[in-house]
Amino acid sequence: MPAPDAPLSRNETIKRESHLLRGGIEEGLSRKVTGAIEEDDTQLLKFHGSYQQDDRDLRPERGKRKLEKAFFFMVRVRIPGGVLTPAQWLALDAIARDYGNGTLRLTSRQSVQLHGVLKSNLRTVIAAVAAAGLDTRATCGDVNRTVMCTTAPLPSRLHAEVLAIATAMSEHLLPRSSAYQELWLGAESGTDRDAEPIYGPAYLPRKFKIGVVVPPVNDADVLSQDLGFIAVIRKGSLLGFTVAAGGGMGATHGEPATYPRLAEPFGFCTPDQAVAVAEAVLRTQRDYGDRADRKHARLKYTIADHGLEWFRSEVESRLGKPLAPPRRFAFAHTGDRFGWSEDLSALTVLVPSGRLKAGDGSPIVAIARRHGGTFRITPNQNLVIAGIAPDQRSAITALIADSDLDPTPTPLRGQAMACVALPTCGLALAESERYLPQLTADIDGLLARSGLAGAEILLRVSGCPNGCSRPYLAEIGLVGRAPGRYDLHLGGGFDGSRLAPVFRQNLDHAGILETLAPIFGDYAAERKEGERFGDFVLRKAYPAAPNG
Ligand code: SRM
Ligand code: SF4
Repeated sequence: MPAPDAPLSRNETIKRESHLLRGGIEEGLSRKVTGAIEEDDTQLLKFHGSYQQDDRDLRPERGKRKLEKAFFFMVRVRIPGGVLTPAQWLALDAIARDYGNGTLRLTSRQSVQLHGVLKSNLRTVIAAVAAAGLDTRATCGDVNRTVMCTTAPLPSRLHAEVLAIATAMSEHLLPRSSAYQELWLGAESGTDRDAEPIYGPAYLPRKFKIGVVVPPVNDADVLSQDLGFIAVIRKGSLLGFTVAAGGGMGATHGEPATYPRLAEPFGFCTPDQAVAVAEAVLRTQRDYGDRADRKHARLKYTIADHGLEWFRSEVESRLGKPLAPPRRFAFAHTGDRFGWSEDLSALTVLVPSGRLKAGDGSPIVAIARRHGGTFRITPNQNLVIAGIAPDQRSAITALIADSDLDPTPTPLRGQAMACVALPTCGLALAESERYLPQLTADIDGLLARSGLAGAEILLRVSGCPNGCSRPYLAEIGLVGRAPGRYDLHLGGGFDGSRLAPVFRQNLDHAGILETLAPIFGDYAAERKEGERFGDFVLRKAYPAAPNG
């Protein structure tokens, strides 16, 4: 619980003095002597969808030559539920090719990130995103982020219904300041929309995330969200949502007061109440979240400090009515189901760590030029090509077969996820995206040698304890500690319903394989019919030796 007289964090002052997210961004963009902007303004820039970064691979060499870091900006696009039209895909691809580092990065929140944008091109890029009917608003910063939504090929009516609710939440909870239009889209200053009726001038104490899932699919890892909506379906119709709150992954090594946490179900709402419930939860967090210590400022800590009963009554008082009790739910998996959907209208492909080369060689560009349906980015950084016309099936199959996109990955590879980490992430302690290919190949080899070829195990890697790939929910989770060193977490649920405790700390690649080998041996010999790896590890109660 924060001390009542604790001083506000620096970010609180930056936000309050920013004139609703303007700060000195305008001046910073026009300063030509540096590729960077002022430190305080980097905090505000996040609300507009961009992070200042630098190429960490180049730091030693540039340092030796006394050069400024190789600054550039990452731009994150807001794509509620991850759905893009082919025209939007082509537009983002062209931006990545012309102004980014030549790649598109599909993210673990169903968005697209463009890396490597120079300061001088930032305005052009954000305007081009807007011209494609998209925006970058609130993809970062102390606001509600991109709302996630199940992508699995559901019956299209049901998908459209839940996606519409996720999109409505994303729109309703956007900041209303006209700073975005002024800074990036050339609008006149001081329009009458310039106020923040939901957030107020200090916005939220910290980021806020919402996810919507349709059981038994839990692809959006709904219990990792600040606020999760779990659809209740009866006879194919949407009755409403069980609502859960207080999830989150982020932690800091050596600081036990920070921890990953699962969201707890606290109510049920009908579809037409969902947006109002989301606003009531957000307002509760706005009013009670910790504004002194940013490491304790997520909703998960507010609920842990005050209790779920208190939280529910605060939400109900803002909503103006009581919530019905939560309904029961059960999940089957968090991962994607690859290949063609039963009705052959959708094809799900693995995109290695969500990274796609932009330009004419891209298979998705070729598909976008002929596809009349949509693309759905999954919460596992993969892609569903949805709404495929029968006469396009064979052409799309051929284009995918000719690429490194894989509709039939090994079950381990298909479930695996890594965060971006080096070289662009300023917080990375270890490799992640660039480590995943070797890791999955070696673990697949180990599985084969243990008589477990083709075993489906949920593996996730993050380059630091912030947990952007949600590793604490995996059956095998690796969390970066130092270059080449990871903490190994074991025993999460395949369905995203259980956290994996730390099993060993500070292992190198060989140590990871040596630790897993005997456990795989036991699993091959002793698992019960259908028993998942995470459940097996839990049943065996292997003694954890975190510092070993
Ligand atoms: Fe994340 C910060 C990348 C999903 C928890 N995350 C970052 C930054 C922006 C680093 C920074 O602050 O300077 C990373 C940029 C790397 C780069 O070079 O692109 C970054 N996060 C990502 C992405 C791209 C990972 C990926 O490989 O897909 C995901 C972008 C999602 C999106 O489209 O919006 C991404 N981040 C997540 C998730 C997963 C989720 O939301 O479902 C989490 C865990 C859930 C949670 O929030 O608790 C997550 N990211 C964090 C945190 C820890 C927050 C905390 O409560 O402690 C940070 C650090 C921070 O906020 O201070 C962070
Ligand atoms: Fe960067 Fe850490 Fe997130 Fe990976 S988990 S992208 S290293 S902040």
